[in-house]
Amino acid sequence: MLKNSLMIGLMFHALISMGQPGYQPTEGNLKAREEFQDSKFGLFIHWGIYSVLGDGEWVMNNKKLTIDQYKKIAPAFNPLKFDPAQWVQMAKDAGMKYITITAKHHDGFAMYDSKLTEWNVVDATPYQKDIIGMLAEECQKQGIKLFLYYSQLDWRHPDYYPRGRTGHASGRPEEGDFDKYIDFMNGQLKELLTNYGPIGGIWFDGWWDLKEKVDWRLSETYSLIHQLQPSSLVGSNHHRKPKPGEDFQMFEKDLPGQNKSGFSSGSEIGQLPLETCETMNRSWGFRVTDNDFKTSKDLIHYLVKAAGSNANFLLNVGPMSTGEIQPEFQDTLKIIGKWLEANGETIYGTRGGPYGTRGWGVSTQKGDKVYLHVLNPIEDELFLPKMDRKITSAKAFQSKRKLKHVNTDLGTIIQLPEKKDKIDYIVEVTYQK
Ligand code: FHN
Repeated sequence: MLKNSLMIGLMFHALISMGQPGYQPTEGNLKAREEFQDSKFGLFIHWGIYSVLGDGEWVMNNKKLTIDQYKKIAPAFNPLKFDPAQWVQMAKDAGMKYITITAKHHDGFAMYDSKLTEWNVVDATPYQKDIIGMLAEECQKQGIKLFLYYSQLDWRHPDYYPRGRTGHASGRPEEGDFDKYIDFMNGQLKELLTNYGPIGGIWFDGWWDLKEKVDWRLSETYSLIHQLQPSSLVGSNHHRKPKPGEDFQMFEKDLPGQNKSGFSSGSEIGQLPLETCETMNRSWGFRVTDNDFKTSKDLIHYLVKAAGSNANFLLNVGPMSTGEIQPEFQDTLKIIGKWLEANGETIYGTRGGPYGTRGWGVSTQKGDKVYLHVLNPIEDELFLPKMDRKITSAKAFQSKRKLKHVNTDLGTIIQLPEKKDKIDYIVEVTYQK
């Protein structure tokens, strides 16, 4: 008897943790995946009423605020300086090809005109404008794809029950009907995928709060998205290997296969397009005390290493409650954009190179060219292990200067100049056809 109930329990867990079994992406979805992989670099935007407090996007949970306490900040959210045209231009100038913005984070606040709750930017703030709608219109006008982050975890909705690891102080009764919450969530996703034009994808987060303790009805949610917009890419930051119905896999503060952040222990690299996301300081949402800014060199290296690992880089900003993006972020994004203007050919449209991650750096490849990115110029020569095709030429990408190379039985040695680019000395290599 016990054995049978154990089997049934295991099968239930297996079933509820699966996504959309039997999912077959459309031609359009497969094309969107290719375009996503080619685009390489995107802007992540964590923005909500929490920016009023300037203490990050987890402030409601971290300060143990009840729903009644937290809603007192909504009337102070009036981002009159929000200029979607300036934000999109800033992203494009930085060399970014898509934008992913929080439509709803864990606080449940909808940054769009949701008809399913008053807890949204139009009904609950003096700003009264549909921020997602304004950004979507601008993205369509300027030809840049818009992805929407949606938190499955919800610290406000009464039917997000059982509670997970977070959101215990919000003051909700210890009861609720989780299916009603999923109906609400699917209703909001329907609004987002119906009312705002073409959506590049949905970036789910928060599954980790309840994991397999509940039936997320993922198959229903993923099918809904793919029915409404078949080319919209589904991704979920569950830190597990991809589930059926997902179209890309994201890593947080880690390159694929790493686990420096501690988030990625279960993130086995799947076969889907990959993306890694990172902050410019240490915070996703605006935090006024966080001056721990990564340098432009750090972030360019992260972008190159991501490309070397066959992944996109989604770089985050947390705008202020005024609607402005702090100058430190804007200045760094300009420097990255300049670097990509000169070197983007070795990043955009590439896939991970054949040499993996080496002491000197990483490689990317596009067509019959391989780009060696020397990020750590420790020596004046590079050794490349022997591949199935012979190297026929090597030249400095920036100066186009030919570099001496010697093919041996074990591999190829490429002579590097003493003076090398301080950020990324790129060697362009071609092979025997
Ligand atoms: O809890 C969220 C966090 O606020 C932020 O959105 C990051 C972005 O990847 N995801 C979760 C933490 O893993």
